[in-house]
Amino acid sequence: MSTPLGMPSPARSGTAGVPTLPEGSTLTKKDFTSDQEVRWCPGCGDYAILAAVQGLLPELGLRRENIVFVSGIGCSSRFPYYLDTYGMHSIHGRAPAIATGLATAREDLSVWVITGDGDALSIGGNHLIHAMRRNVNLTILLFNNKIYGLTKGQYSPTSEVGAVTKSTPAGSVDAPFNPVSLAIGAEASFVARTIDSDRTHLTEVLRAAAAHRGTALVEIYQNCPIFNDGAFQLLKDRDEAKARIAHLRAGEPVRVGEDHVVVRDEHGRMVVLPEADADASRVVVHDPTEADPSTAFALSRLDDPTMQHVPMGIFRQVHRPTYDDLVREQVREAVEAGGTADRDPDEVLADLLRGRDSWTVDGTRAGSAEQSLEARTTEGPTAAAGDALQREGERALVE
Ligand SMILES: Cc1ncc(C[n+]2csc(CCOP(=O)(O)OP(=O)(O)O)c2C)c(N)n1
Ligand code: SF4
Ligand SMILES: [Mg+2]
Repeated sequence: MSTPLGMPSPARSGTAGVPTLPEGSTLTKKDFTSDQEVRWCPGCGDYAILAAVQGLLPELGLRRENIVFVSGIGCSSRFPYYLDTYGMHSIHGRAPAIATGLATAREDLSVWVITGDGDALSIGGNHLIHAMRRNVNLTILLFNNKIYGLTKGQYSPTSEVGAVTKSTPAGSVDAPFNPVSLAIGAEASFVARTIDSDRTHLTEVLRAAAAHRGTALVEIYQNCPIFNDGAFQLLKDRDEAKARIAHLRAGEPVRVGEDHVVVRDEHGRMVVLPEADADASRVVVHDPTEADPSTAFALSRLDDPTMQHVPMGIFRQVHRPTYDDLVREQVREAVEAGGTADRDPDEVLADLLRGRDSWTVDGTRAGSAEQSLEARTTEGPTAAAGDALQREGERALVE
C-alpha cells in the first residue's frame, strides 16, 4: 500500500510564515519525543500514528516552539503530551475552535488538531464542520477507531449499524457517518484517508496534509485492541487489503485490487467492474484538484461498512483562501485605514466599544437622547420616540 501520491505542490505552503530552523541545523525524531510516559494500552494503533508524526516533524524544518498540537478529549487526545512541541489538551470537541483562534492570531505557528471519532463527530461535530467550511489553516488528524476508547467502549458516530458496545447492548441502530464524505460536504479543501498499520502511506498523507494551506482533514483508521479490536482487520490482511483497497493516485485510473476499475456508468454513477468488462473511456482517472467536489464525494461513497471497496489516499486537494489569512489581511487594512498605529490604545479600544452607532440617553429627563451615528452627533429619532412614549404614559395615567 505504499505509493507515491503524485500530488501537485500547493501554491503557498501550509507552513509559510512559520519560522524555520537556522541554516544548517536539523532536528531528529528524538527531539520531538517528550519525557512523558505514554499511557496507551499495549498494541493501540495510536503508537504507530505517534511514531509517524514524530518521524515526519523533523522533515518540516520548523522550530519546535512554533509547532502546536491541540487536542480534545479521548485516548487519542493524549497525543500532545508525547510530543516535545507546544500543545494543549483542551475541551471535549472544542479543539478546532481553539486551534482556529491560534491559527488566526499567530501566523508564525504550525497548528495541528488531534481528535477522535467521538471527539470530532459527536460533541465536536459543529466545531469541526465550521473549521473546514472556513478553511482555517489547520492539519486535523481524526483517529477513527469506531468507538469511544477513553470512556471504555461506547458506540460512536462511526460505529456500524448492529455494533454491540457498552451503550448499545442490543446493537446500534444508528447509521454511521463516513468522515470523508462529511468533510467533502463541509467544503474541506484537503481530505484524505490512511491507516495506522501502513507507515509509508500514513507518512506520505501526513506530509501532503502539512504542506496544504487550509484545512487538511486526515481520517486515520486506528485499531483499539481493547474495545473494538479488529475493526480494520480486513485491511490489515495482505490479500484482503489487495482486493479491497482502491488506491487514489493523482493522474491514474482508480483501481480496486489487481483487476477491477472504477467507472462511471451511463447514468453517471460510479461502479466497480472487472477491467476486462469496462469501457476504457469511462474509467475514472483520479484528479483531487478538480474544483467540483462531486467526483471526490462519489469516490468516498464507494466505501461501505462491509469494506468491500475502501478508497485510500487523497480524495480532494484544492486551493481557496484561508479564513486566517483573510482575517489578518482585514486587520492589517483596518489598522492602515484607521491610522490607529500612533494612537493611545485605550482611546482606540474605547472608540471600538462605543462603535459607530451609539446613543447616550439621559435617564433623568424622559425623551432626552443624543444619537451618534457614524461618529457624527445628531439629534436622533430617539428623542421624538421618547416624547411619544411619555405622552402615551401621561394619557394612560389620566384614563
Ligand atoms: C463534556 C464531556 N462529555 C463527555 C465526556 C466523556 N468522554 C470523554 S472522552 C469521550 C469520547 C472519546 O471518544 P473518541 O473521541 O473516539 O476518542 P478515543 O478515546 O476513542 O481515542 C467521552 C464521551 C467528557 N470528557 N466531557
Ligand atoms: S482504550 Fe483503545 S484507543 Fe484507548 S489506549 Fe486503549 S487501545 Fe488505545
Ligand atoms: Mg474513538
